[in-house]
Amino acid sequence: MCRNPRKRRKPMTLVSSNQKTTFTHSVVKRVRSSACCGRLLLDLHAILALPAPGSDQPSAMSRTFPLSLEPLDAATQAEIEKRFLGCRFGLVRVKETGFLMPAPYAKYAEKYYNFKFLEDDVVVMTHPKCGTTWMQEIVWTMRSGLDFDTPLELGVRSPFLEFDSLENPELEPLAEWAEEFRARNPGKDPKEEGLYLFLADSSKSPRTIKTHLPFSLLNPSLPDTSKVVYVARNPKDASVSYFHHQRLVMVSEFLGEFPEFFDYFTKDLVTQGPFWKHVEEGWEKRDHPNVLFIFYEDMKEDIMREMRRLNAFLGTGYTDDQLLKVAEHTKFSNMKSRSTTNPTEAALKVGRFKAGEGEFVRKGVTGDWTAYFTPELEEKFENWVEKWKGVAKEIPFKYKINKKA
Ligand code: PPS
Repeated sequence: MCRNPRKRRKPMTLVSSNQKTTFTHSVVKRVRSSACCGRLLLDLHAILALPAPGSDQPSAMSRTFPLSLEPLDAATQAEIEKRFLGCRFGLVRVKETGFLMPAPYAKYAEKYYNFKFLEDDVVVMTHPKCGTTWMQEIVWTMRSGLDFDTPLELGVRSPFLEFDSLENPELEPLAEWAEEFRARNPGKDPKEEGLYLFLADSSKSPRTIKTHLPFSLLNPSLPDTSKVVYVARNPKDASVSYFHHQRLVMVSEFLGEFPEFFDYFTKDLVTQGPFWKHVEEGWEKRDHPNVLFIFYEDMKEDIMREMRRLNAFLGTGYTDDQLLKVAEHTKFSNMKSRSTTNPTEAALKVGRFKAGEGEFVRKGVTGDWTAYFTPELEEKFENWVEKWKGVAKEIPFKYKINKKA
């Protein structure tokens, strides 16, 4: 829906191997913003490789994106954008798997699919709100030789692969990063090519990359090339956490209360889901030697046990004393108090977060859902589980734990 017809942009074309779809998206006005989060700018040179490792990608070996993208039907889109104000730029669904993404994803889908992962990359993959940030901080710290002091924001140390797809398309890219991009890619436009994609691509090895994209939207060779840490969280706590997040971030700006959110969530109308499909794809790969499947609840229950698993998986060879230091550095209260891992203040300043909606690093517990799930929502939950019964009944999620980390 275009609110201002005079500013209607040319139709966006979604191309897939077997179909071509055209739709329009609204762009109300361009907003100049020189910074996403002030701290992010800290010494970009220090983390970028020269030359960029994948600067030649996509290569002659590039694969055509094999799936089809469809815009949401007009009625559903209109309904959603009334309740999720940030979704006004449109949403696209992967026809074959149901994954729902903001419309800009269409521009990058093939690039993500062809992203060249390197042998020493570690990919932290999750459905949103399942422990990504915690795991990113742990993995980065372990792979940096226990660097507890470098004051780089997490998104710089372990870039968010598909963030270009999630950004508000009205916003100008971060000026300093765009400058760096142009210096390295003369004649190319960072908004077209993807600034965050560039950051992920150009970061120095060994790279730790964050993604909420499921396996099916990434290069099929990923687990054979690089290590993947997949973190899963029980869907009740994940949905409560996602509810708060969707109210907080301006790219969603959800206006309702939890019951309404849960309705959208279970109808697969919240971006980066469906939850069960995402987890299923991770679960299916759990026995792959390059995939470590970890539950958030297990980390909460016994962080040292899970740290040891990670230590073995990453081959980092730390002693228990060293792992204890990582656990301390990455525990909830410490991550909440560091602006590098909890960028709430900076994001509020630049209008990316909405005031009065809490913090990015919020509560960090298992069982918060008990304060939200009424008998009606329990019933809705059970019906939803029934619908996804194969995967939903197989994965042994914990909804409460015995001991806090
Ligand atoms: S995101 O935005 O999708 O990347 O969010 P993600 O990091 O996956 O998940 C956010 C939830 O994780 C909690 N969190 C933590 N829990 C325990 N320990 C630590 N160190 C930690 N850091 C972040 C965060 O508070 C979110 O959960 P909720 O339930 O909302 O508090």
